[in-house]
Amino acid sequence: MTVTARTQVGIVGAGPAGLLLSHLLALRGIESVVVENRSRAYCEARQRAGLLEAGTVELLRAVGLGERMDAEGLEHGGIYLQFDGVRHHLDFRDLTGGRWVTIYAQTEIVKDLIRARLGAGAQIEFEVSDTEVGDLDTGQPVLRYTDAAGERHEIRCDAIAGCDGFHGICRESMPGGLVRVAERGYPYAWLGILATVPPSTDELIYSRHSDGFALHTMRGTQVSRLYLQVPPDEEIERWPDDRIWAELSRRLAIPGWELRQGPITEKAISPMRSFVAAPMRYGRLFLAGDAAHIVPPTGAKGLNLALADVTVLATALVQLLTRGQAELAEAYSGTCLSRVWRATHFSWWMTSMLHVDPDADEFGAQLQLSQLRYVTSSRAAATTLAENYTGYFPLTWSQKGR
Ligand code: RFL
Ligand code: PHB
Repeated sequence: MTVTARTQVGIVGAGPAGLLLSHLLALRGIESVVVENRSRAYCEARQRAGLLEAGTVELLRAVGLGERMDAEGLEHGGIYLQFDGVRHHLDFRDLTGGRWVTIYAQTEIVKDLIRARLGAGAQIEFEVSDTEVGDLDTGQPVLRYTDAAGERHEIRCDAIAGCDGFHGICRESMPGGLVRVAERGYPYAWLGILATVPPSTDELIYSRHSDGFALHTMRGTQVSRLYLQVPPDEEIERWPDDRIWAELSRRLAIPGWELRQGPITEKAISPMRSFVAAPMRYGRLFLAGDAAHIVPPTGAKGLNLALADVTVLATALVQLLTRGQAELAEAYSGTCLSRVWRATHFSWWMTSMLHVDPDADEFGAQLQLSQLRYVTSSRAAATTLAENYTGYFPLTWSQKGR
């Protein structure tokens, strides 16, 4: 037997995009149901992003989600770019007239959001299976799923948000032939670790070394997060802890500086990909976040884009569902894709400049080094990096209905 129900917005996925959308809609009096195929504990522990643009931080504060972020987040006014064994500092505040970024882990944002939503009495169904969406070209699309106890549900909605990440089902539910995909693969992956040791740097270090890229980032003052470029098909078993530390120490080395080492609590390899699917809407189905686009992590944009999409979407849904006006819903895909393509270019550019392409020749390597020297010596070039890194497009969320 199928249990039937109704809500205004059915949301597939309890990642940052789906959860923030549910929160923003609730602030405007719109009811939603979130369905998620993983457990709450899994969603809260999944290690991913760490860097927030200033606009993302200001949005989270404005919607009542800033308390722990303000207490535990680390504000950074720049980054280090390292190549040829020399570390250069880019001062974002100076270059951009005061802009900055914040280190606050995606795991913590997800925890804050789940607590806020459940505290407000919202319905989040964890551990669902066989999620399906249908009747997308009607005014009453349907969301179907099987709950953790094995019972089948069907929810009639006014709109459905596909916030189900790159491997979700919503993008695939759009009619074949409608969605155009633009993508790039990269001939490398990232091996990421989490280590219980205070960071050896005050700001992030992006290092291009002739043996491959390395990044030193952090999770607060007591935990370090580091990444290494590895071959795309690399196996994690080939990287015992002492090999990881030796490689990180070599790729991040400069005279007079040492990388502090500590117990590694987590290690994983992630592929690198650029992917943009357009349009991001079909009828009453709206895609947001990784469901519609993926960027390589070198530009630290994925989470920021996901949260920006749902901010645009929440405003569009308020207008559509409370006033019957469709202008913002119709503009949704185009509005998001301008930001997405800027971030896609920036992430591709940072990635190509900093990684060692195993197929590149001397010409390619010299172009990279010339670009790095340019970015660290020309104020104009440094400003281009800084304004993209800190967030080029403003994020607008009006507390009152428009
Ligand atoms: P998510 O986080 O993938 O959430 C999607 C959710 O949907 C669920 N789901 C389903 N639920 C129900 N039914 C189905 N059929 C479902 N299929 C899937 C999934 O279980 C999941 O819970 O997508 P969302 O919300 O769009 O968020 C996107 C971000 O997670 C992602 O863009 C970032 O993590 C990318 N990223 C970074 N972004 C930044 O802005 N700054 C960074 O510093 C940064 N670093 C990173 C990153 C991503 C990384 N990896 C692992 C890809 C570093 C790394 C290593
Ligand atoms: C992170 O903190 O995990 C992080 C920061 C910056 C990046 C990628 C990942 O470019």
